[in-house]
Amino acid sequence: MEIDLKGISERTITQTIVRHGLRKLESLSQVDVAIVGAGPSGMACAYYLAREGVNVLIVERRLSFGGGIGGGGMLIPAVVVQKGLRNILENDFNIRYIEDSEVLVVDPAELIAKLATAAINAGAKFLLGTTVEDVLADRERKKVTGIVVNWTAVHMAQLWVDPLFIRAQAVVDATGHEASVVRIAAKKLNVKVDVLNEGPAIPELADDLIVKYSKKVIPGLYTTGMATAAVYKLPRMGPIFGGMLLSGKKVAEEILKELREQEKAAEAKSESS
Ligand code: 48F
Repeated sequence: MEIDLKGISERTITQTIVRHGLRKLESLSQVDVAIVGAGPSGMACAYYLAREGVNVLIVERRLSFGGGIGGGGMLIPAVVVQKGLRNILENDFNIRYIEDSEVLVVDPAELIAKLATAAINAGAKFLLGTTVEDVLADRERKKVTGIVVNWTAVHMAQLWVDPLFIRAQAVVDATGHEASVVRIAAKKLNVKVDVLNEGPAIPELADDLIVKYSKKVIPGLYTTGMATAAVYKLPRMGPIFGGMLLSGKKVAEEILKELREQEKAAEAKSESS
């Protein structure tokens, strides 16, 4: 059977893209949670929030997801995950692995694709090619209340084009080694959070510490993945991804708890009034 590819006018193409794209952007002007960075920790965090019905947006400055996953170890196409994450890989993300003596070996392309697929299937939205350049803040309550975004192309061209704003009840810094959202928020709110930059590699300690320290850093703002390492000068771990996935999961659980508490408080308030 021949498939007809003719007959779509240039005008239709333009109108359809603009209508749907702008509708999407309009719907994203306010979300429950804005995650900055589509690396492993950000995508895991998005999945665990979205599957609970939370309205999640991931903003990624590149045109693709995955962050540091694609580089494997020294650009060699394999990454490792601790054996304790076997159930998470299988049941949450449907990621295949090879069992080696001490670790599970995963193909980086599969890890990227399946983290993104799980997050999207759970309902998370992505904005690619978009850079977070500032945060929204309630300066009286010293709380982060959203993000300020612009096209990455605008940044690269060094154009002074004004950004747009996205309100969120919680923001997650999943920007990896830069922890740029924390740096911006601390400065803007004048709170004492020094980003100390990550420490030297100590793989046997690093993952546990990253999970432990991934939490709220400023009201309204959480860190996950290597952004956590950068804030607290935690050791690097190399191309091992268990800590990235688990820190995303932990932060998702903390945010869920807080969102539910806020919902309950709002309900109690409306009942009493
Ligand atoms: O670097 P990245 O993968 O962060 P991660 O989730 O994982 C780290 C590991 O990949 C690896 C490692 C552990 O084995 O050491 O490096 O902590 O992903 C961070 C993503 O954030 C994007 C960036 O392009 C990358 O995809 N990003 C960074 N700054 C911004 C941003 C920004 N200002 N706005 C939007 N995206």
